[in-house]
Amino acid sequence: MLTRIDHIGIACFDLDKTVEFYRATYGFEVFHSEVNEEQGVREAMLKINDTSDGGASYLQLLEPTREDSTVAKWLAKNGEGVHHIAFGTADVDGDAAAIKDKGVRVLYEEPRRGSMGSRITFLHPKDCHGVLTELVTSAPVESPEH
Ligand code: MC0
Repeated sequence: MLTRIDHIGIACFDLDKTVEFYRATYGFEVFHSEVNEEQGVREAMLKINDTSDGGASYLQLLEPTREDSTVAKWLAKNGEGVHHIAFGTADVDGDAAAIKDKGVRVLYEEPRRGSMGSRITFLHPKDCHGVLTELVTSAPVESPEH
């Protein structure tokens, strides 16, 4: 069951400048940052709120690390902006299978590694009214940096 907005993914050209915009404008601080080589992104997670299912909701700022990454391709076509939305679930495998049965293309055979040790998969945007949609099962929440 999908129980929360896990994160909204925002593609940007310069992660450090974008992090500074969100800090200076809204007061949001970086909760976690990492490079995901498989996905070709450097990312910063800004925690917005905890949720009643024991999880949390984040903004995920994404800068491509290589020109052939999906985010680089998307930025070249669209410029900066909202790249995807991610729903949180305790059971990414079960929810992905159930959604696949409804005729929506699930992009990965098996969930892959996402932010903060989560397990993730994606649904094709063309089957989701133009929205690239991610399903996330979080690893246990870690302590904030700094
Ligand atoms: C592509 N399209 C999108 C889109 N990306 N539509 C809405 N939102 C997006 N983000 C549209 C294109 O405009 C195009 O439409 C059609 O989908 C095919 O796209 P394409 O540019 O030709 O590219 P493909 O087919 O090679 O790849 C699209 C696909 C890919 C969605 C399969 O981007 C993908 O596998 N994405 C999932 C992985 C990902 O995005 N990772 C980065 C975040 P037209 O009408 O022009 O045909 S990693 C992440 O977020 C992790 C770290 C985490 O959360 O923990």
